[in-house]
Amino acid sequence: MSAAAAVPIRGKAANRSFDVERIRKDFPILQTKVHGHPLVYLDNAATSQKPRAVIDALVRYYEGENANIHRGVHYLSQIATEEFEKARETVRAFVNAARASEIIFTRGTTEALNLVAQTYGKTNVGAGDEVLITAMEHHSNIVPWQMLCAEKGAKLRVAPMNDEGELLLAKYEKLLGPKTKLVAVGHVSNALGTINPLKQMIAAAHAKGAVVVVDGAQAVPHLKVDVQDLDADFYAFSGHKMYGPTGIGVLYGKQALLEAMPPYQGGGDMISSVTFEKTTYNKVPHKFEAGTPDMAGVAGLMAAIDYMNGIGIEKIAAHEHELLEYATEVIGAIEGVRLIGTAREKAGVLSFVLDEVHPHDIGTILDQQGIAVRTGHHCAQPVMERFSIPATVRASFAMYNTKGEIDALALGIRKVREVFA
Ligand code: 7TS
Repeated sequence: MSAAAAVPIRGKAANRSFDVERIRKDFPILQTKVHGHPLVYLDNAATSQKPRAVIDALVRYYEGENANIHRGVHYLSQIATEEFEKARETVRAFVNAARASEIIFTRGTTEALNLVAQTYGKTNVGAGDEVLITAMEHHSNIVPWQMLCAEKGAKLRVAPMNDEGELLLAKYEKLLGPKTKLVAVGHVSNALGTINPLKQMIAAAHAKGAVVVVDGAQAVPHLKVDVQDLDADFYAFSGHKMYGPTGIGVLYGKQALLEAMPPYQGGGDMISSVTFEKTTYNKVPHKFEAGTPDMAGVAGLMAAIDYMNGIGIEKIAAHEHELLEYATEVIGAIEGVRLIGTAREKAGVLSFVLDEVHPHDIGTILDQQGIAVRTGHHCAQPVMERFSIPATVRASFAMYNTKGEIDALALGIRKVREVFA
C-alpha cells in the first residue's frame, strides 16, 4: 500500500452525487497518453481543459450561426446577435450582477484590468493619490497599476501577507486612507491558492471612499461568486480558466461607474454617431466593446457556464476542496517537501518546493510520467521574493481531477527524490 493510500480522507462529507468518472468522459483531451502514461493534468490554474459541450458550441457557432453582430438586418446576423446577448445574460446570472449591461466582454482578465486602469484609473487617480494592491497579486494585477501610477505621479502601495500566505488584514486596513483612490485585489492567489477575505476588504475600502477592482481569474472556476453580495465595483475573469475557450473574458462593473467612465478603445460598435468633428459613444456595455468581438468565444463561454451550472458550482467546490485537503496531506507528508501557501482558506492550488531540487527539474521528471504541473514564478515574482525562493512546483485542480491523480503525483515526486538522492 502506498503512503498516499494510507492517509485517511478528511474534510467535508463525501460529495456523493458528484461522479468524477462521468465528468472525465466529457473532456476528450483527458484520454491523451503522454510518454506512454495516462495524462494527469494538474495545470488548471494556467488553463483548464474544455468539455465536449464547449467544443461543440464553437463548432455549432461557426457551422450554423456565424455573422457579425449588432449590424445586420439579415437572418444570421440577428441569430448571432441574439446568442451574444443571451450569453451576456448567462454571465450576469453566473456572477449575480444586477444588470446584463454591467457585463463587458474582453479578451480575458488581463485586458479587463487594463481597461479599468486606462479608463476609470486615468480619470480618477491623480498626482499624490494612492493605488493599493496586495503582496500576492499576479503580474496582471500589478503592472497596469504601476503604469497608471507612473503616468499620473500616484503611489502604488502593497498590503503585506504572513508566512502562511494570508493577507494581514489589519495592515491592509491601515494602508487605506484618504489618498487611496483604488484598491486592486485578487480574490484567489494563483501562486498560493489563498482566498482573500474580500467582503471585509471591500467594505473597509468603501468606508474610505476607494473603489475596488477584483481579479477573479482564480476564483470563478472554484467558488460561487456574487458581485452584489461582495459589493465589488469591478470584477474581472477569464473564460479559459473556467472550462471556456481562450481569448474571451469578462469585466463586471457597476452601471454608474461604467457610465461615468470614458471609453477604452475607439472603433466600430462603441459609437452612437461619428462625424469628423465629433463622436458620441454608444451606451454601456457597448461603449467598451470596440470592434468585432469574439462571438464564437462568447458562445463557448456560455456553454462553459451552462456546463458548470449543470454540475453545480457548490459540488465542484466541494470536490476540489476534498482534493486539495487530500493533496495537502499526501504531498505535504513527503520528506523534503515544503508547502508554499498554507492559508486556512484556500482554493485550487498546491504549491511546493522539494529539497534543493530546482522546480524545473521536478516538472521535467513529472512530465516523463505524464504529469502536467506548472513550475516557475507563476507570473507572481513578488510572491517568490516574499518566500525567498526562485520558483515553486504548482499542482492546480479542476472538477475532473481525482485522488488517484494525486497519488500519481506523490509517486512522481518520490521518483524525483530517488533521481536526485
Ligand atoms: N490574474 C490571476 C490571478 C491569474 O492567475 C492570471 C493567469 C491572470 C490574472 C491573467 O489571466 P489571463 O487569462 O488574462 O492571462 N494566471 C496564470 C497562471 O497562474 N499560470 O498561467 C497563467
